[in-house]
Amino acid sequence: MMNEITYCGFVAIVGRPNVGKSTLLNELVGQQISITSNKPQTTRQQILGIHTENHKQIIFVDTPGLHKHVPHALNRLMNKSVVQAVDGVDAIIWVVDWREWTEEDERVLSLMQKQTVPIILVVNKIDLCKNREELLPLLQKLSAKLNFASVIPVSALKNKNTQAIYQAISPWMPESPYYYPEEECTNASVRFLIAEKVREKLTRELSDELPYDLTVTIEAYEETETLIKVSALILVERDSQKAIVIGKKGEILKKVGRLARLDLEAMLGRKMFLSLWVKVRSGWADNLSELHKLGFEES
Ligand SMILES: Nc1nc2c(ncn2[C@@H]2O[C@H](COP(=O)(O)OP(=O)(O)OP(=O)(O)O)[C@@H](O)[C@H]2O)c(=O)[nH]1
Ligand SMILES: [Mg+2]
Repeated sequence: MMNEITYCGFVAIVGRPNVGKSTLLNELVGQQISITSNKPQTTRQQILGIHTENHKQIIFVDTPGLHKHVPHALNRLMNKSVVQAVDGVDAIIWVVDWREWTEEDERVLSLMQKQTVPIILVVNKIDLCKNREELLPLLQKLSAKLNFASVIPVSALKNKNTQAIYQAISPWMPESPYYYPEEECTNASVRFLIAEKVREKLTRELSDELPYDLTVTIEAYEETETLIKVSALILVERDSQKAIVIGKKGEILKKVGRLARLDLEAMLGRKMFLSLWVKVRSGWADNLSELHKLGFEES
């Protein structure tokens, strides 16, 4: 192994909210690293998914969806992190949903037009497409505006054609030692993965508006070889939201805790005690020092 040539590079996955970036990252890495939901703005921070095979390490950077409405400091940090993520990578995967082109896609297009690295256009959700000809208008429109290294229709959810993405990226990976140990699949800490999994289950359980107003942070964490004992705090903006998150007789919180625990036990291969608490802390999403304390980084 010592003298073998290795390749290693970074690939940013970008696109507007809800097109399936995180679903694709998980599919490419084969692990549920990045949380997903049918609500926009699920991903809030960059997260790496690492795939090492045949002397090649590809480091995918999942990013928040680039969005237009930026009411809070948190939203500005999210958009900024997208712009930062594409800086210095070796290739970019731009994910679009073939069914809908929006103003937010237009913003991503402007960002893409400024890039010099190869861009691979991934047209996602083709499982919802009866006839491939339906994709043509979008492909023609985009090909006229940008030179793509490849254009790949996929279904990230149904794992259709995602292997073609590896073939498209591989030639762009520079000769380099690996940045991460071969067996690692993410840079995220166990604490981060736990907090995110709880937020995923909350986002999926709660009605449309609530997820934007909550965040999850790990309060206490203890581990042994067989057990992880963790207590997670859910922060909401208002008292009324606290009641909704807890649910009648605590039923929502119980369900969220159980679903998160089952996923995490499978992912981490250990038993888990997970206790959830809810607190009102108004203005967390607008307060930069609060955001830093909660782990949202400036760069
Ligand atoms: N039918 C179908 N649904 C998909 C596909 N890929 C993703 N989805 C769904 O689209 C929704 C959004 O997926 P995410 O992976 O969370 O999207 P995202 O781009 O990461 O969204 P943000 O993090 O909010 O920017 C989820 O409900 C997914 O299950 C696909 O190939 N087909
Ligand atoms: Mg996402």
